[in-house]
Amino acid sequence: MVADLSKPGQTELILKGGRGGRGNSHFATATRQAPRFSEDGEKGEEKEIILELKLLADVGLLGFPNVGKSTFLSIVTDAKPKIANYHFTTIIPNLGVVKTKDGNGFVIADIPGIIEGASEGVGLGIQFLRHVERTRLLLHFLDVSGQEGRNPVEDFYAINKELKKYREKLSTRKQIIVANKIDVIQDETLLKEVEELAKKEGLELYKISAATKEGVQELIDHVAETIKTLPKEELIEIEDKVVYTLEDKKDEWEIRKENDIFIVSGRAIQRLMGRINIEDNESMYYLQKCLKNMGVEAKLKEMGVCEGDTVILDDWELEWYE
Ligand SMILES: Nc1nc2c(ncn2[C@@H]2O[C@H](COP(=O)(O)OP(=O)(O)OP(=O)(O)O)[C@@H](O)[C@H]2O)c(=O)[nH]1
Ligand SMILES: [Mg+2]
Repeated sequence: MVADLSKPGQTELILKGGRGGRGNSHFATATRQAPRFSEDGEKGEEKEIILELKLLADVGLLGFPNVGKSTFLSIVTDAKPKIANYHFTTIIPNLGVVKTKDGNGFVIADIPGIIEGASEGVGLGIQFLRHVERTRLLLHFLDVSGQEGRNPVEDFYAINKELKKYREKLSTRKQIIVANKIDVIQDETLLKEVEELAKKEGLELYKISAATKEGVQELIDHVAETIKTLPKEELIEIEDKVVYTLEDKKDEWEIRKENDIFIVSGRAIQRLMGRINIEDNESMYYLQKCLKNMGVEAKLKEMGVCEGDTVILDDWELEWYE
């Protein structure tokens, strides 16, 4: 990752432009009042960059497919996500705004369900987790109805494992457990197990039914209060961040000899050649002067360069003459 753009107006330098060339007036002397050469600007850097959009939400909905995340979003916000009784109904994230009594709304992000092995690409993978990376709070939805024959406690741990694999920082984000579908509980054991899980993990537990709206208002009020106390998620730390300055490696150059050809390379030569106009005599005199001042000429001679030898300066192949 090279940069994280998350603040309005934030700018980051990720590609260095070339230094501008000096105009011909710069090279004017008493005897050469209107020089016909000037420096070209240097080449700028090129790089292929992948831009990744991350949604900004306060609260993220997390859970296995079909646990009722989208149903919840649809009843607490004006969002109209697709809801259906099959896995992976949601294939792209949905956002909704909850309007609270005090007027301070908050944004909820509903993302596709996560399943075991998601970090290895199972199901829809974990790519959507990036959209909850900036949330302050995760509502971890568990289906306690037993309708699907799965164990919500196992689901809880499976998803947390995937979170950790995705990014350590996300796995430590505050979570509230939401036991959903309490309207269709067939047997209380699953709910009991989830209660124990919450106690063991020290997490708050809310029991709701997104279908009958039982417990939903209490949960929303609690979330509204909780996020006020949580800090906004700060920038993702960027490892190995490159800080560019224009002065780096300014004077570096080296010469190597390959099959009687002298190859002069390095940042200093690249920059020099970028400023030379090969077609222009005066510019070529200037090049010679620079090679002399930089010590390149002396080094070439020391390495045995003779009249007629081929010398490569950056991308230019020239014939050496005294
Ligand atoms: N009985 C009952 N059914 C519910 C409840 N919440 C959701 N459902 C049903 O569960 C099914 C799945 O709901 P969704 O909201 O699409 O689930 P989801 O978690 O968004 O699922 P994915 O998008 O596939 O990850 C739908 O048929 C809903 O009507 C609930 O509290 N009680
Ligand atoms: Mg959904």
